[in-house]
Amino acid sequence: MVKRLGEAERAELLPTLGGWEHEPKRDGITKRFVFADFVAAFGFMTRVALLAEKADHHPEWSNVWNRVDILLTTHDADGLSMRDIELARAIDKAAEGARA
Ligand code: H2B
Repeated sequence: MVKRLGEAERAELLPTLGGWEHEPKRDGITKRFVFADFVAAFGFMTRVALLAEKADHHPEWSNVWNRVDILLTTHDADGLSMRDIELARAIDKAAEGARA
């Protein structure tokens, strides 16, 4: 069982993530990534898919042409956990240099 983050942990960790916003309905974090075109967006999704599978932690996402909207939340914790913070950091790295 994964632990949901407490108030103090959230207050410390969330400001360290660039551009990720808390989503209260699902108790997750969201971010929109925009790329030059569909191929760049899908390349990013491929990189994220591989690292998500390796971490056994998967994003909820949608793609429209050059745009990828991502929500991270932990089903096993019913909300935000350290796994989401770690995946957010890895996703930001996977987007580096590729964003429009
Ligand atoms: N992804 C996310 N976002 N939350 C989870 O709780 C989760 C997951 N659990 N990927 C994993 C897979 C779990 O179902 C497997 C059995 O470890």
